[in-house]
Amino acid sequence: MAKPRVLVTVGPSNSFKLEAIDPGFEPKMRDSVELVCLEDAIAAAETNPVQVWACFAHSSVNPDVVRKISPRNTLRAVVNYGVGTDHIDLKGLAEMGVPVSNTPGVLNDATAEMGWALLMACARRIPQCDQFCRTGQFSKYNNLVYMGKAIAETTLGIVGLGRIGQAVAERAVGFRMQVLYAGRSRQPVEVEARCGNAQHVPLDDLLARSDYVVLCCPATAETNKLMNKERLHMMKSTASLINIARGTVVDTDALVEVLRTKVIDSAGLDVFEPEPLPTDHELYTLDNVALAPHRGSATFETRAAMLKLVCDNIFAAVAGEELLTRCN
Ligand code: 8YV
Repeated sequence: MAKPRVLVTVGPSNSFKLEAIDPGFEPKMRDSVELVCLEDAIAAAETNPVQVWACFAHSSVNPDVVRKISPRNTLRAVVNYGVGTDHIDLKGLAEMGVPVSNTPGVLNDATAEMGWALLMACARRIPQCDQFCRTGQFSKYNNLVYMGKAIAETTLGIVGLGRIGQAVAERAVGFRMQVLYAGRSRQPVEVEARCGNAQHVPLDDLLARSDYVVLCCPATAETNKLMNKERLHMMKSTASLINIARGTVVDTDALVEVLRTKVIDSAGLDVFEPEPLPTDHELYTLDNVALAPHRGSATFETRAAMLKLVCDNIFAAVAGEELLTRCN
């Protein structure tokens, strides 16, 4: 009997590069399903349609492409490797009767830890110190070089106290920070207590009072360019902006400008708009940024947990069962 077909796409172009995927994926799938690329899925759409679409990274998933791979509306599910679904038209797919799953929960710690790594890198100017040592300047020791700023006893502002935001906040307790958060709704008191007695405040208030602003909100129409020029100017001149959400939450041009003119102290960025960031981007020329190439969930442990969830969702869909982590 023919194996069920699973379409796999990686990246915005929906191209198929199995080597760019988690190395554990293909071996886990090999015996039970057939993996195909988008071109093959479209070519065989009438005769041998795919049953599941597994999308990695930022593949663009929308009803137009679904109609191309599943003209008779036989697609059972879209399974996303990641928690963020801004590249998927969740509503459009729900209207077509196509369930979508993502990987919530398992990546909270890793992503929060990346937020903290970038926060600390900004506070203690780790990329600049590293560069200083590597370029032979350590030997010309200067006691005042790359002075940092405190983390303990300062104010942390979290934009979006969801699962990842909460994991960021919990870690602030050891630094005896005051925790503020902004978001559509107030969290239950027990969540606030666990998050260092976090206080729900209006965003403008949070920006004016925080020493470190960490963006943890989902990318939606509402959060698109939330950190625009006006809001960036509300931040303290000594503050750092950390983005572990999505690049679209920040107006990149405005951010470059406030960093260049030192309207804010620094930025720690794991996500960008555009992404990947072009090699000649002005952000690379600034001496007050710490950059990571979208590595929030990239620990061996977390990626293994994400992969398991992806595979379990694919197997559930193929077996005609409910998805484990449906999100539309
Ligand atoms: C990526 C992420 O999906 O979960 C998310 O939303 O942004 C990441 O975990 C992951 O890097 C896979 O490309």
